[in-house]
Amino acid sequence: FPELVTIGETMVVLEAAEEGRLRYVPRFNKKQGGAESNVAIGVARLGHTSGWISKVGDDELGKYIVSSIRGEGVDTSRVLYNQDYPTGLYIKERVTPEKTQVYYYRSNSAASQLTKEDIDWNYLKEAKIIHISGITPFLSESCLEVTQAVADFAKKNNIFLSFDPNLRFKLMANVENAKEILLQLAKQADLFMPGIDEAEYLVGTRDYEEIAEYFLSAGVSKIVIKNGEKETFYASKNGVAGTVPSFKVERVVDPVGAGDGFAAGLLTGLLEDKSLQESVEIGAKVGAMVVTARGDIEGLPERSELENFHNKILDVLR
Ligand code: KDG
Repeated sequence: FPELVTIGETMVVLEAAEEGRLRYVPRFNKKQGGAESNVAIGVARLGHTSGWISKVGDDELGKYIVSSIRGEGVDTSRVLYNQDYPTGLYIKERVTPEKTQVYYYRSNSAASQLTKEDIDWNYLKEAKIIHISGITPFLSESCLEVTQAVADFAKKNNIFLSFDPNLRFKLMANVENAKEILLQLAKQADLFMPGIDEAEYLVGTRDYEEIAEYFLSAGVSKIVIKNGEKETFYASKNGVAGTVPSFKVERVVDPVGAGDGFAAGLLTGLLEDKSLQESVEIGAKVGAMVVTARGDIEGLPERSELENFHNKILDVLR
């Protein structure tokens, strides 16, 4: 059984092969991407076992996603195929070198049909860490149920629950109580890792201490607030708190996937019983490495690359 299990939708990514408006872009590179599977791949690349649970269409793109993720060393044995709904898709437009725009073709995707009955709870029970995101609850009613059931299950069985809010406003647009749904999941988590903008959306302040206090007093044991290129703040219920500066990279090529890389690094540290500070440092390194490569997962480091990273960076933002 894998040490870390994630649940969520992965889509085929059609990434524009060149910059400019999509209507003038003739070629695309086919890839796959999904916040949760990106985390599973990142953890596997750093030498731990991970599994990813989802549903894909019983179609060529679904088979491509599964074989690609399996090829990255992630256990896909609990992924289901749906006969009636297609695999989701998203298109990445390279607006300018610095700006990426994403278009979803995912409503009524196979993954949106995931139900509680699809989950192998015995498999989940063996995990040391369960990682979920705030994307899944807004894919469909049944996906909301799955996410809440997984969070309840983790609590009940004393499994470490990691939650990245991963706010996707396009998905949340039609859900009235989106904020409440996210807050409830966040409060159930052992580790909650919002970006600073996400934290502000949820609790209405950008003050690290106030945000931390809000979640720690609600029962969260570790909170990590990512502040982009600047730093990451962390605090835990046993009183440890601090900030880790972000690593400066020569050139940001593609920011998508940085948060997933960060989560993969952080969770790897926790799997190895490293301190919260050390784990956040690993997360910050992995996040920085991800943005230097095009694509969600291409920049995720192997262990040796992670270890050599500090030799290569120019300096550290402080
Ligand atoms: O974190 C990267 C993801 O945003 C991307 O791969 C697609 O999972 C995705 C989503 O729902 O936006």
